[in-house]
Amino acid sequence: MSGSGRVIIVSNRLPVTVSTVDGVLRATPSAGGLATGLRRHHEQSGGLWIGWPGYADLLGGVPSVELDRLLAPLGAVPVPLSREEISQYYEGVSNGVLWPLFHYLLDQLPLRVEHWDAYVAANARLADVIAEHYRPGDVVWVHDYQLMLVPAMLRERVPDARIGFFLHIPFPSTEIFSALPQRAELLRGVLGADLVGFHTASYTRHFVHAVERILGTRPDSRDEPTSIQHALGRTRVGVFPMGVDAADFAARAGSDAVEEVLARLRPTADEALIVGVDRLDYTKGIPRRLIAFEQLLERHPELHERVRLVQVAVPSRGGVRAYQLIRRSVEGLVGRINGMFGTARWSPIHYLHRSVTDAELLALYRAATVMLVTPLRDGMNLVAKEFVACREDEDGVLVLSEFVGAAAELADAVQVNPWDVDGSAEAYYRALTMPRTERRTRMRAMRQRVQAYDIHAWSAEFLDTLRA
Ligand code: ADQ
Repeated sequence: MSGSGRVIIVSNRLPVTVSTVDGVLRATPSAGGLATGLRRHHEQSGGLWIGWPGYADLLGGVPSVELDRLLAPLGAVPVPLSREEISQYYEGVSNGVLWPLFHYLLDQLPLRVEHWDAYVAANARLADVIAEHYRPGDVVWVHDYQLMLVPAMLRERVPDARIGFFLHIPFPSTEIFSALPQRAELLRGVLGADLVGFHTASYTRHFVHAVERILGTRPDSRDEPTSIQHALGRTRVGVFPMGVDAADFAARAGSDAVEEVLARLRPTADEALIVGVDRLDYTKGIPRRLIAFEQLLERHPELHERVRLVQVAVPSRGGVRAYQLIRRSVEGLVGRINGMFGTARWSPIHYLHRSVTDAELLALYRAATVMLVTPLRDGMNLVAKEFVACREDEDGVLVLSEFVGAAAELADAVQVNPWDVDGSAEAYYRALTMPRTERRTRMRAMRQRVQAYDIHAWSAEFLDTLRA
């Protein structure tokens, strides 16, 4: 990492989850794009990471000194939140309102935004803890939709702080964003930052437009990146597409443990393996993907007993009702399709509703004939990039939704409109039957991109711009 001073990373969750097992306090790595992406970087930078360590009542009344002692060597500062606070601020407002709205899924919105005060209070709590640990010269990098008020709150507490904010999910068009009653408050919160980053140019445009329309503040587009002058100062807004640790993925994908799993998974020469790996979330487009796969089987009987879809659906946000419904819908479809097409020795879909081990995940990436990444909307989607990073054999076809951030970078994927089930089924067929030379050309081009713009380039570029 370049420059002096520490980097203070702030996110809803710490990169570790703390729990007690048989009375012993333990910290285990958390799953998710952000934690996976920044953990290594944080370990090497010697900075601080501030966030929620997991449910307080699962910690069995552990005194905070003990928690601090466990986490201090990891550079992690815990901000404990009660189950009620998490249910209101995180599950209620962040995941119940902001998540569907920012992913254009207005039908998932509740009638009212309840517990907005809990969202404000949790953001204020985080801002207090950051202010407590802040030292002159530090830069503070706040992450994601759960903490959009933190930049302005921190600006009030530490006027000179250098503050960056990065949004990991899409920023929707103004027409959609304007549906939120608290739209102005949220924008003012983000504008407390010196630098605001998004994955793509279109999210950036949407944000700048929303500021103009809702707050009446005109951006100065002569600047590069675009800047906005407002009551709290000046905010620059830029595009920073997040990457993965491509070299590390490639190295780990070649380990003995992965080879061992791969030997069991790899399809034979006349078989094909289709793979999907997602958090079980309604934005990921799993039901439509399954229906398109069903359509593929209907149209191409020659594929029966020769193609298999392994769908990993990592359990997520099980406390939110919409997630219980999506689970039921996916399980219903898997049952229907397997029941309709399966034979005594073949099930077309292998559905895993659980987390898989690292070795299993990497072996699936390597074994896939076709990788399906077909969300209805997704900020970036790291799974697509991880798949590409693992394919040192320059084989495998990526089928990629047009509505994910990664589509702006991976033009050589087979791009699909996930809403179009017929078109998707055709695209799957094209991917399955693509000649080896074309597969290689496309994979090579995608690998160049994923290797050049990796996670290190992403964080270095954001932090250098923030410090400049
Ligand atoms: P997510 O919605 O979580 O991230 P994604 O970008 O696909 O989506 O990241 C998922 C991560 O989980 C990947 O790094 C993957 O390797 C990991 N993972 C998958 N299966 C796992 C398993 N069984 N165990 C452990 N880890 C597993 C949000 C946004 C995205 C954005 C990222 C980063 O919704 O759009 O790309 O943040 O900005």
